[in-house]
Amino acid sequence: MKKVALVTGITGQDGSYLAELLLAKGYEVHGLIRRASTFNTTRIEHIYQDPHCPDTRLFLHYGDLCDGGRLAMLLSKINPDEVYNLAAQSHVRVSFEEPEYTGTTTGVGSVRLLEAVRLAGVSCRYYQASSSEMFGASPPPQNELTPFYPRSPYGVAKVYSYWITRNYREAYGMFAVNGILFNHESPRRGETFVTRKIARSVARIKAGLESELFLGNLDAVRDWGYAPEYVEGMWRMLQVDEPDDYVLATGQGYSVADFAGFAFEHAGLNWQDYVRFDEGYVRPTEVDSLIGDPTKAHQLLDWKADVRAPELAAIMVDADIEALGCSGTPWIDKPALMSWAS
Ligand code: NAP
Ligand code: F7E
Repeated sequence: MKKVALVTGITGQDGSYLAELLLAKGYEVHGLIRRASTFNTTRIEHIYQDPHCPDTRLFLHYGDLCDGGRLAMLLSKINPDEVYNLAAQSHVRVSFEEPEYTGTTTGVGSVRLLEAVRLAGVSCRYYQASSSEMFGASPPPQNELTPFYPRSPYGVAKVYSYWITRNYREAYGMFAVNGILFNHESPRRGETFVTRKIARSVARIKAGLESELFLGNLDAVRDWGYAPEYVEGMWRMLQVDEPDDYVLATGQGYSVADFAGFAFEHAGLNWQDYVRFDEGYVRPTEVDSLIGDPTKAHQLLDWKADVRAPELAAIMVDADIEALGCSGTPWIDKPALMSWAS
């Protein structure tokens, strides 16, 4: 029988790849989207269909993680088999500027959704988008047993979501899991995250539209993987017999300077000729080094990351060069029919 999934954050990087994956697996997919004064559906336009077509399997619903009543109503109406909670204020630097908003969305938003599942009496499997940022100052390699030491309001909010997910699993017997994902990127990455900022700037410098790239801390080390591979891991976490928490990572760390080097070199440029330091991008507290140990996911989910940072940088630079050329978004391959299920 056709499975039904609800994805929050469907308009984001991961939500768009996950929606593609679930549709390819035959799911009926429902996505929560926020009302905005401009379109925020660019990443999913290419998979959206006319909701009146008989074979439509993607439905969008207005809602917000700050609106618990609406979430409960949607849960009752959709009655999903699987819920993926990907929605969040996901930018670490921004969380220092908006700590309270980040707390109510990225933290308390998760309990609103879990409570909506519980109150609606829906029997479903629940995925929580937890983050390596929860490890913060705990030294690498980090795995499922590493103590949390968050270093930003975002990291603190994600720790709350992690524990409330475990609490609902233990208190109410819910099939609720945490995917503790290390950084994962793609051509769909938001333009203010460092990898996309670098890739986009390389394309613009190559095209003669820019001559400098301003960055903050170049020494921070991250374990960068490729987002399409990570959404496959999310799905696998909900297909096993018992609910559990898993780290997804490549196991390899590179500095921001390394990533800049890979990206500029791919375009035939020397990064040191273009990258400048801007203190404005330095965070009040930094996470120096995140390198994940994905052994558990490999052993129990048969999941592993294949794409590493040098190849990822090349994928992202190529996509941004192509996007500049066609002045659009390279992943959109067919026209969109925009309308909403409710
Ligand atoms: P993203 O591109 O920033 O997408 C965030 C999504 O959340 C967007 O669809 C956004 O909607 C939605 N959203 C934000 N606030 C909301 C609210 N109050 N109510 C409903 N929806 C809201 O993030 P991503 O990179 O895809 O990451 C997906 C999830 O994984 C996030 O929870 C993130 O914190 C977590 N995570 C990401 C990484 C990573 O490296 N990418 C690693 C670990 C964990 P709009 O489009 O309307 O803004
Ligand atoms: O920063 C440094 C910055 O913003 C990476 C989110 O998806 O992954 C992401 O969080 C590093 C940091 O990602 C700039 O200081 C230097 O050390 O790309 P980022 P993030 O903070 O690691 C985790 C796992 C998540 O869960 C989050 O949702 O790069 N850096 N110069 C810079 N960062 C930015 N953004 N911009 C700069 O100019």
